[in-house]
Amino acid sequence: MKRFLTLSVIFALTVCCGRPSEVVVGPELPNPILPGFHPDPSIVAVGDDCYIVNSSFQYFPGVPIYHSRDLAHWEQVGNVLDRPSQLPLQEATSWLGIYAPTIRYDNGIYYMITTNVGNGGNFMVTATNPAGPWSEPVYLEQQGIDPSLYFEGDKCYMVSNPDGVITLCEIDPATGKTLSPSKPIWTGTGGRYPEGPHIYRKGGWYYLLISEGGTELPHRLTVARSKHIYGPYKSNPANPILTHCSQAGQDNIIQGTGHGDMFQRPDGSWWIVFLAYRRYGGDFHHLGRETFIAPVTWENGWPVVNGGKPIKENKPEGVSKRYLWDTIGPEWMHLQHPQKENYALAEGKLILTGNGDGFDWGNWHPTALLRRQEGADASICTSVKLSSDGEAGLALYQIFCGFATLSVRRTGAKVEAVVRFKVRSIDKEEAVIPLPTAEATLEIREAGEMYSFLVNGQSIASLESPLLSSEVVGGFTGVTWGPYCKEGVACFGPLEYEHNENRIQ
Ligand code: 6LW
Repeated sequence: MKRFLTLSVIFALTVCCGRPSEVVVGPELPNPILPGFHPDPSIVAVGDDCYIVNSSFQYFPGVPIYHSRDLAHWEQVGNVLDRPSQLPLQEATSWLGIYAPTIRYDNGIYYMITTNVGNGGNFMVTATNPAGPWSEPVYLEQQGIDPSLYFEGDKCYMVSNPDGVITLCEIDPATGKTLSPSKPIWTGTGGRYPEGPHIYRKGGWYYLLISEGGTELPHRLTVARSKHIYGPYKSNPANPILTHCSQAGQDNIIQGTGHGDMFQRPDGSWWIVFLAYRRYGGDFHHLGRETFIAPVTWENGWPVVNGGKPIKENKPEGVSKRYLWDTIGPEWMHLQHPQKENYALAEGKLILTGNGDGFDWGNWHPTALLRRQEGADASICTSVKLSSDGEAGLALYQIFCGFATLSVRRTGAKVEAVVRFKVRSIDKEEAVIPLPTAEATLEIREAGEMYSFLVNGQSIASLESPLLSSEVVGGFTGVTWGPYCKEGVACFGPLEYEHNENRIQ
């Protein structure tokens, strides 16, 4: 049954300068707004148009960008990093590659700044249209993860966290050159991993918003302010301004709240997008860190997130899509750079050619098209036909040591359906079922925290979804899935993807 709780809350807004309270009423919004693997959100609001970017780690293309005018409906308008020249990914895994991006707008230009961990460090790209094309990367001198930009007049400041200290410098946004010495400005309130800094200006103050505690359960948002951009920054006495690592938040399905970015709408209202994950089957999450939203009010000159209350889940509407393979949309990704010659579309079929790479560590370029699993009640289904000896089917991927495949394997006259699980040191073929021909309908379905693997409508194996969680197998990403071909040539028919969490009571 469709459950659509309301996030609408009436907030008394006590403005720091003592003006009378103003009432802000939030619209009814789903939460998460971007379900599934959408970590480290950053947002820019230009008039009514809002754009969110997320980190993408080892995936190509990288840094998905979403557009909305109402904060409820988000459409992916592209990927910021869609050319290999922008995104070297050598040996990148679910722990490496593109970390938290920031998106900003100044004087007709959109900026996206991020860190490519393991392949070049901090860089930024620019565009006049957020849907692209984006420029080639401009590499930056100040290191530390989670770089952000703050524009004021003709000055551009960069803030990041070298050596775990929030550090500021002025840069030339055209060349990336540092124009002033890097100055440490805050270490947070004592939580581990001070990171994710953003600077905002309001009412004569510079506000420095950061995350502390690490991206797991103790994650939190804290804020400090100063009259001068280089400090001294004074910590908000009411910190943290958001955490679910508290008595009020401890039983919430939503955990790990942190890494946020505030923004203001044309109506004057303030908001924040941030990451959190939903736990399933105990203290596990396998869908990745997702993007949530909450209203921000100001009390005594400090931002207050969601009226100081925990964030409530408001299950997004379900999605049902049929891919006819006339085109490949921006939601489809590869692990590292695709070998383009191994992908073809013909007459409504997807034709994949294997190169021997599967999903284990060191298999850098598997022929695979993967999209995010965006709900815990979801399925993906397609037909596959192998026209030669080989292996092809559907992959369910979290990390090189946490994945499953459901495939058709053909060796001469012998044809089998095979389910393989890889969960840390456990690596086994769970089911091997003879097939009459090298053609089958394959489906992976999740319901009730259990994945089922179906061949021609029959379930042949199952796997508890917490086994593919970040807590068990690691990584900064979330589950993705889709067609792959390890060896031989495989022809895939239309693919159906569905998620509908509102079926879960
Ligand atoms: C990101 C950091 C974080 O750079 O996790 O949760 C890191 N926050 O800010 C990787 O996503």
